[in-house]
Amino acid sequence: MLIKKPSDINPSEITPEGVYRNRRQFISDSGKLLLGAAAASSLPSIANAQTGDRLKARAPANMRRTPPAAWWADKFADIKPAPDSEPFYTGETLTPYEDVTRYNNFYEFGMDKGDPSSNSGSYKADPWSVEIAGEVAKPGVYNLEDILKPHDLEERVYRLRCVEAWSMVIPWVGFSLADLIKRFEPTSKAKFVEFETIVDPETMPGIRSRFAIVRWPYREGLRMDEAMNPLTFMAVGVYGDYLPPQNGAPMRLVVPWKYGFKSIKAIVKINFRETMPNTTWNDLQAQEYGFYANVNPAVHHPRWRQDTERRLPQTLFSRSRIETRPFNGYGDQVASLYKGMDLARFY
Ligand SMILES: Nc1nc2c(c(=O)[nH]1)N[C@H]1C(S)=C(S)[C@@H](COP(=O)(O)O)O[C@H]1N2
Ligand SMILES: [Mo]
Repeated sequence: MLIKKPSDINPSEITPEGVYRNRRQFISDSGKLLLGAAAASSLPSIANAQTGDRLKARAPANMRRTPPAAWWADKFADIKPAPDSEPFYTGETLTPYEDVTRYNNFYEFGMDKGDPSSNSGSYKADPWSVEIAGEVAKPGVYNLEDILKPHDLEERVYRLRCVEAWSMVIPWVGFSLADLIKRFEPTSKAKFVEFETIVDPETMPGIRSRFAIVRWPYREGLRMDEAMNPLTFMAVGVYGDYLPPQNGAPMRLVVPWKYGFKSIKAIVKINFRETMPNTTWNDLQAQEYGFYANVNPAVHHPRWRQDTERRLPQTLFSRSRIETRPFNGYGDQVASLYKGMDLARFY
């Protein structure tokens, strides 16, 4: 089934999910009547039906997406809401759903910010499979359902800081990358993890374009200890809803203390390696984009400063330029990973 842009979804497709949610709410309400509210909340299957209401943020009702496949609906009815405290939550104003899904970098669909939402109408995130390769005990090609099934979904509200000096605050849905990695049992030789994005010229016009500057597939990588850090997140949703294509459906990385280009979208391969992988932006312009790419207000991009950022949305009345923080404000969680390293050299 196609994943569609919100504008392609007609009301008749949205209704069934609305009915479905209402039915769950009804079951939950009758449960409460029978058992009393206190008893109901101790019964997971009944309490979970209400998690949609307890999330920090939901997509606008008229923009919610049809599940890519039936089994997704159950997982998404059962999302653990973000806590009220850092680091998995920030009290900063959320960037609205409309901006998160219409101001994107996803060069496979084109280089302008509006291209990914405009040009992804025929993109397919189902069926999907992910190849697990390299230094692991359990390599193989896994279908998406097998990849996702064991993981409980949770909401996390993270800052996203693009190397272009704009930023957003986004409520993601997903699970810790560490929990996924452990299942495949990396060997002692696994020092780095490499990720690859799907290459589908048929549905990705940026790949067909003769102006494309990227050598496909888009690739990214992390050191193993970065990949295993509890902040590192595999997102399958945003604003309580399935990821739209432009945000990297069906699953994409989110590494909140690094520049946005590390947060690779639409992942089809995860490769465990002994050596540092090549990465897309580092390959293109090594002087400008490093492998580490930690958000760092003290190390400027050769062509622009990095000590402030434009927080989206920007309006005529609020320019919203704020100071950029070391590690994007996640230093307490990750600074120790780089102890003794010269971060001006390893940018
Ligand atoms: N495959 C792929 N992943 C990608 C990109 C891309 O062009 N292709 N752009 C990156 C950049 S530069 C940023 S800032 C983030 C943007 O994520 P968002 O559009 O969900 O906010 O995605 C990253 N992941
Ligand atoms: Mo970016």
